[in-house]
Amino acid sequence: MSFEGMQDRIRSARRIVFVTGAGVSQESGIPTFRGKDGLWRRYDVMKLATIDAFYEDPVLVWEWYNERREGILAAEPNPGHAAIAELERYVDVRVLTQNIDGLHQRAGSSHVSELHGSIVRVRCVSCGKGGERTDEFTKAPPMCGCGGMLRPDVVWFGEPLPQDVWGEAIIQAGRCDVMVVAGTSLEVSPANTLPYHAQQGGAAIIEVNPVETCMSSYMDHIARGTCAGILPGMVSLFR
Ligand code: BJW
Ligand code: ZN
Repeated sequence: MSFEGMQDRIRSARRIVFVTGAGVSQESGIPTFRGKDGLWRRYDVMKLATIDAFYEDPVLVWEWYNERREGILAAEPNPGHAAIAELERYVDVRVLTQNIDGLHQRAGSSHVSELHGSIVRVRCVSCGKGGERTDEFTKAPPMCGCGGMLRPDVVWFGEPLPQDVWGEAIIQAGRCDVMVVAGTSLEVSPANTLPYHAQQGGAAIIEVNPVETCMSSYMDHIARGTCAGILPGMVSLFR
């Protein structure tokens, strides 16, 4: 699809869905997972982002999340997050994010589905009870009233996504006019199936990423650049 064709599709859209990943927060100073500066270059994913890793060494995993949470709470939304939030003035916007950092909400987006959970919440490994906990910087995981350990309320490898959130994400993907896939490598399932749901519903799919991804050839249009560089231009199409 040409640049002009893509602009027309955006201007005439009634519903836009953003599928976002770590790249949208990269310009807020939060590291991505893959790529040359990614977290998985420095850390072993199987020792940090699985339930087996947590049972094996709860303190190590808890401390890793404490460290990341500190960075995330000190970070600010960037112009990419702000543009997505501002688009709500003109069109129905839904954000399906793989990020656990809460920056879309802090930028003002009102419909954010957190596919992989949130770093400010915890939940009990035994009874499942949980809630928000931003003040918790203890060295070891705190205990729940039931005696179980509290874990970060995020989705680790091998775990299912929260079923209500995932169900809603599929519905939103299937009914949008435009899907913008921004700042994600699309390496991780099932989030990387959302563009298929959008395509089946007849949506145009646009990728915003400085580099090629495994699904670039599938896109209707590609904007090669960063989220903070590209997304504000999308808002100006409505002004
Ligand atoms: C910019 C930019 C800028 C940079 N602007 N762009 C084999 C064995 C075991 C499992 C599997 C297997 N094969 C497949 C699986 C399934 C697995 C999976 O997909 N694995 C693949 C890696 C192979 N998936 C799962 O396990 C999922 N669950 C599941 O499938 O359940 C099934 C089930 C059903 C029923 C019962 C039981 C199970 C769960 C996946 C959970 C992922 N969790 C993590 C950690 C979350 C918590 C935390 O943050 O610590 O989620 S992993 C990590 O990857 C994180 C991210 O959300 C996710 C996606 O990464 P993302 O966001 O795309 O980041 P990057 O770094 O990959 O890409 C960044 C992009 O931005 C790059 O393209 C850059 O170019 C770009 N960029 N700067 C714009 N400024
Ligand atoms: Zn409990």
